Amino acid sequence: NARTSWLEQRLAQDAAMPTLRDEVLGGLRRSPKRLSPKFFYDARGSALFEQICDQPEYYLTRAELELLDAHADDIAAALGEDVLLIEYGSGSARKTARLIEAMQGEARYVPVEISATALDQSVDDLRALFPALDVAPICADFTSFQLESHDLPAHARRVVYFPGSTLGNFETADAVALLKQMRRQIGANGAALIGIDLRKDKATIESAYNDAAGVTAAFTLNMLARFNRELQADFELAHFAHRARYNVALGRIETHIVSHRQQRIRVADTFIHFDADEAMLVEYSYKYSPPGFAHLAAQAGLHVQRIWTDAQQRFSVQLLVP
Ligand code: AVJ
Repeated sequence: NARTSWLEQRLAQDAAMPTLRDEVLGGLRRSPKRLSPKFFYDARGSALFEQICDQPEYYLTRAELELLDAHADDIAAALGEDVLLIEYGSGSARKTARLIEAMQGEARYVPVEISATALDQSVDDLRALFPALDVAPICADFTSFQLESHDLPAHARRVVYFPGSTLGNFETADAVALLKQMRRQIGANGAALIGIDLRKDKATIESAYNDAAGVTAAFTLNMLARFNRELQADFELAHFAHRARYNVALGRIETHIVSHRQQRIRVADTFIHFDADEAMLVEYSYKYSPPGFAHLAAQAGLHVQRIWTDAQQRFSVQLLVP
């Protein structure tokens, strides 16, 4: 049955995946150093991200939930009937619950999530909320998982759901590649429903990534704690700092981990040198204007059919079709 083939595929893929060690050392050996934001999301990182969403400065999640409260019925109607909902980076799937509720719990749901803990928890939560929901979880990196057509019900309309402005974590070329992957997965009758943070004043955006309680800083530096645990590294978190600045010209938050001093860090079986004030890039969070996002989607052969926003027009959910 379909579930078995998904599971087999996931095991086969895990075997082919580069190890955490190889990927991290690859990034630490680049100049300037650079690591993927996907490394944030171990169990503690996923929990810290949930806490970020509750910070007063981090408007994104509240704006998106408010938008869903106001427009979920309209969005569900635009998706149509017999939907197979594939969610990229589903995390706690809090937004998905609202959407599935508006779909009367009728969808088939495929959450794709890199953190096994977050995935298991969200699947339990959704099954409790919607007993009739057909859930087929995939624990994988959504940038590299394969979705084989023969695994899927043939008649359902495939919709990739990608909320939270996570697409904003990708640079233009990578964002276009990911949108093209979605386009392949959804086929000619499918759609993509994408949450995108909108451009706005610098102060509002910058404070969202520099909350007063320091949760975002803890989230950023948790990446180093994770490497200490999983790669036998010896990062001392007190000797590094979180830095998030908004680049107005490029419309993106640039998050770095900055080394306070010159230091030599053990990572797995090697040593990595940091200069004083050296900054390692760990995340971009792009913000788009509606025309800017339409232009990006067009490069992947996708067309913006509908845009929903919250009342203050801070955040958008956009429906893309081939
Ligand atoms: C929801 C993953 C897109 O970039 O806003 C939050 C991650 N990083 N605070 C974002 C994040 C720092 C978040 N994403």
